[in-house]
Amino acid sequence: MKLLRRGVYKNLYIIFLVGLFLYYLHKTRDTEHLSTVHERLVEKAKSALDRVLENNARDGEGKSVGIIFEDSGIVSGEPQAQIDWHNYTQETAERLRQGPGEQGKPYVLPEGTEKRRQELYETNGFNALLSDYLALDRSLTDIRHDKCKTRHYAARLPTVSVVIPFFEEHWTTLLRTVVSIVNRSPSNVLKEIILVDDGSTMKEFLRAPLVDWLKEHQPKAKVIRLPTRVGLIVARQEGAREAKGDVIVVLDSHCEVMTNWLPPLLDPIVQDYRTAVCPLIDVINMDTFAYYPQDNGARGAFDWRLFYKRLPLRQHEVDRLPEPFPNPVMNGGLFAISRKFFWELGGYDPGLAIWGGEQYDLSFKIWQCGGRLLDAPCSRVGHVFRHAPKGRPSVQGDFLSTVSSNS
Ligand SMILES: [Mn+2]
Repeated sequence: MKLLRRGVYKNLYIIFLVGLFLYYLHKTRDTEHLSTVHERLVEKAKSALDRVLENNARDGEGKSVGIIFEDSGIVSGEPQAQIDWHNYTQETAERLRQGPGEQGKPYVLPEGTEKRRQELYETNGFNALLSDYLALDRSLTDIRHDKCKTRHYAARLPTVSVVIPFFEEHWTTLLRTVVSIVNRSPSNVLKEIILVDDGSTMKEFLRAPLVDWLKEHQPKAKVIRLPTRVGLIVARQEGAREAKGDVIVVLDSHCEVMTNWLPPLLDPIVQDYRTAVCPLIDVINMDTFAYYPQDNGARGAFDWRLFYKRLPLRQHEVDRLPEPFPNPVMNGGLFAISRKFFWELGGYDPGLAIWGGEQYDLSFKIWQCGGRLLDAPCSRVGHVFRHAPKGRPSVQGDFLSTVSSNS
């Protein structure tokens, strides 16, 4: 018995020793494995950093300068005189205007409109009837940073094609987008506005009446039709394919641009064609059409579900406002990019459906392919952040995700 017990103890002892050895083996292998992974990661980070540094040095090496913008003949990075691009005649005329929604003020619909208001609200996801009461060329109070009012930009700016995809957009919001662009852009810079109809079928006014109206009132704007709905991103890309201007500016179909919005977007692109620039996005209230800022600028980021987030600016960026600041991820809906660089990046991934995700696709490519993405706070564009229209899943409604979950 005693012998047997000793045998068991002995076995247990051996089992314990073997176990300890195995544990030791496992542990060292694991650590070795971890350290290899770690080394590999460090290696990767180093080479990524090297590439970033190399790309950032490109200006000094002149890799990005000397490129000729095809349409205007302007040379990227060439020293230029700086001028004041403000249109003071337009600004003075706007300051004197009074009426519904003028100066970007909120408006309230008259009595007896409730039923119609409700109908249009449901089909559009915002107070579309109220939009019909406001002038297409309504005035906006200048809410830019004070320093924007005295800023000068390159005297020769590249030409611009504005690309606006739309799907079942409301008549007056679509037209106001076009009118505000034409009225508040230098006419020799604005080459064309390309409205891309992404297969709308429900609204008669988006067909021949739209084309006729544009022909008569806004000949710079044209409509291209996509036979079936392809989604916002492919529609945008189709518009970009049609663009003849040096710079593609992408906007949404329910926007109003603020005074002198274009030169701050274009100036950084003139300096280096491998640049994309975003305006500061203001809010056009979906119920009252009041125009107000959401903030004075923020950096784009995302969480692990790839939901867009806005992070506060860093102190040195705040101190330098309204100087443009680098942005990791664009909001997605509103930006300017040189046509040449956009196609060098291969445009958007054609597999992107409807909306959402495209801001990551393009932003990552911009930063990884030697470009830069800036936000220019002196360029402001208002956007109707709306609910998803009735009958459309929220993901299909729209794409700008900033103020709240609705867009
Ligand atoms: Mn929108």
